Amino acid sequence: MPLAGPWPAPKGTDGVSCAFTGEGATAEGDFHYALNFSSTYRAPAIINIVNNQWAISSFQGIAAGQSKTFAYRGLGFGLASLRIDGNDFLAIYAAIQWAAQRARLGGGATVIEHFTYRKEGHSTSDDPSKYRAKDEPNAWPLGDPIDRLKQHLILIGEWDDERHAALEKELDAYVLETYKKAESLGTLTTQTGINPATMFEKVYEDVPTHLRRQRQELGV
Ligand SMILES: Cc1ncc(C[n+]2csc(CCOP(=O)(O)OP(=O)(O)O)c2C)c(N)n1
Repeated sequence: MPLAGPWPAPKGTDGVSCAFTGEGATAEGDFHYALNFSSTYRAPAIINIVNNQWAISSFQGIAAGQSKTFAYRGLGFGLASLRIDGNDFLAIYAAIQWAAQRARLGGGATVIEHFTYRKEGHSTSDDPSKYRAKDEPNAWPLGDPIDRLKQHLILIGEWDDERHAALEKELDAYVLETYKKAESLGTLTTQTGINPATMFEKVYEDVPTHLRRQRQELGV
């Protein structure tokens, strides 16, 4: 049964949009437009904020401003808002399932803040030792999400080290194979063979004027 409310459940579909953003990007206006839209139209959406505590070199406290948490931001728009242990696979699974079911029943959007930590650099060209204490990553108490899930599954008798090692090997090979396939399509330093016109296609039914102009300028 759909929840009672001024808005009906989404018609003819049980699809739910699931979007992810970093905590740093929540300081951009677009994030607030999304919350406003979701609240006003009771959108069947799950707005996930991955709070890994560092937006490149900016600590989370900067983007948070005067907000107590990032989940807190959803409350101002009347949205259900949760803050969960982002390194706990089962907590994430349960929260997303709950939010999806709620959205399908017409309850609207849910904001979920996943509290986690980025141990490594933002990218391969980033050096975190330039802006945070060198031993900070070692002080993170909530562990590694894959290792935690592995330990849990071993404890309940559903998994073992041998199967884990085999799966890791299989996934490493899959990633390498996919990487090579992607590289074969072209890189920044090689010809891609992909028609640049394709970046203007299959996004808008009616292409906005500024994009039509850009396409003209590119001559494709
Ligand atoms: C409007 C804009 N400003 C700055 C940047 C440069 N930039 C790229 S990633 C990034 C940090 C994003 O941090 P966060 O949103 O927390 O996501 P994370 O990468 O930590 O997952 C910044 C500032 C950008 N891409 N766009």
